[in-house]
Amino acid sequence: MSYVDEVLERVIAQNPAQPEFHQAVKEVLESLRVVIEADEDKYRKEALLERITTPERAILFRVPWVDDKGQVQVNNGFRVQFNSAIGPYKGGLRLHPSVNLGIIKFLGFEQIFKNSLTGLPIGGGKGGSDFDPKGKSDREIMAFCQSFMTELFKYIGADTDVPAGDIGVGAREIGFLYGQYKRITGLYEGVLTGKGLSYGGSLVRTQATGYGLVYLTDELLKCHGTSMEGKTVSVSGAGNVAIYAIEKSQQLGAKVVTCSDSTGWIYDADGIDVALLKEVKEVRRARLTEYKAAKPTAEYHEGKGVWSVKVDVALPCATQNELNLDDAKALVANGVYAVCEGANMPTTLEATKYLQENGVLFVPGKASNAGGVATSALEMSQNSERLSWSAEEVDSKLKNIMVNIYHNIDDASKKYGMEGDYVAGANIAGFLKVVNAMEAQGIV
Ligand code: NDP
Ligand code: 2IT
Repeated sequence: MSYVDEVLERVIAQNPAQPEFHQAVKEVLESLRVVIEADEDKYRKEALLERITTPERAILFRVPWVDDKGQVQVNNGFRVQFNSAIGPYKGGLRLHPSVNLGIIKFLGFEQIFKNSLTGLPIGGGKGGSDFDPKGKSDREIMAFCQSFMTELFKYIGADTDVPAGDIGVGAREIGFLYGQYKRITGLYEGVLTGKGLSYGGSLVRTQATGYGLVYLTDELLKCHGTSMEGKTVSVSGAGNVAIYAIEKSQQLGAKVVTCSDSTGWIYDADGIDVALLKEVKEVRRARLTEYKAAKPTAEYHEGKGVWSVKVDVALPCATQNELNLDDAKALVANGVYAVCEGANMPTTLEATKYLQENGVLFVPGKASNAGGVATSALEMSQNSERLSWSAEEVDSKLKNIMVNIYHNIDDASKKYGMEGDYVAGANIAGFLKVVNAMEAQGIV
């Protein structure tokens, strides 16, 4: 059996009931076949694939907190420190009831390659909890965040592990987490990114994932003789990534006609009103039914449906496995030209294959959503030098990073004989840098 297949079997056997982690590993290892098979004995002897698919450390902890009725609640807390070959562990914290160890491992594994692609010195990690922030008061959110950090602080630090936001974690949560870290350790340091501007945050970090996604998509289109200008676009999600993907698409002259949340979706033929969407989601923390209430000409539909709309470009920005084979078929039937992932692994393996086989330009999240973590690394640099850069400076660095990522994955796809396969390009380019550092650092 080939070394890649041996390790795939081993990962599945050793990590039972973690389907998202299996999926992420399978996608990466399938892409790496060509690299591994060129020097299989060496990689097998070094157990490189076993090492890269095994977290350096996984921390599981209890998070007790008291709700507004005086009832004690208990959640599971996680931090997976996956790979520190090229820098301190870096990756977000997710608060969502679906969070379990397998989800955090898939996200941490993806983060290794994504962080490598940014070209910045950051290793891969991820954390979170099955705590559900929906419907909680600010006091309950603070109680949870303080309890979570009271355990997590032992394992993180500005030079060891630097968490940030992800689903359910934005500026409010980062503020509470930072306050508790500082209170316990006495350290005013860049231990978290996505901080508020008054206490060490970076300009443009809030916008960075969505903006970066659209910068990369625009470069992809330009290299294929077109651009975002005049395109019709569908976006899923209505959170941090979705909102700023919509905003930047509109700035570049595209028309975004959809967004969604976990209960329903909006079709707005006039183009999404991004100021209204921000008011509904960032200020009121409400459902998309309120968008419809404020803009009656828009359509609101319960459930899933964004991918049934005819568009040129689709940007999935909600969550994993939200774009399945049927959705891919609908997009292709409607003539979609490009699909670029804003979320982490939003497209199933079957859907990805179908899109690629039908000539759709497809960029995986580990390349196209890397602008968020890249700007987090810029926030770390600013914190280290105790300076803050202007919005123009951060935005221009972000744009350069995204353009470079596109060319890097495009070059890798060509070099390994798979031109236009950006999944392979991203996985190979991300892997080679990490593996080079792992080999240089010995058996650790
Ligand atoms: P937010 O919490 O701000 O928004 C998430 C959005 O996705 C919400 O509209 C939410 O709807 C929807 N959503 C979440 N889970 C589900 C689900 N199970 N089913 C349907 N809809 C769902 O998160 P972000 O925008 O930060 O993250 C979105 C994606 O982007 C995630 O995959 C994340 O890992 C990825 N990402 C985020 C980065 C960042 O910097 N924030 C960087 C790179 C990737 P509802 O409110 O109803 O739950
Ligand atoms: O998935 C991701 O890249 C993030 N949630 C952002 C991580 C970070 O450290 O900014």
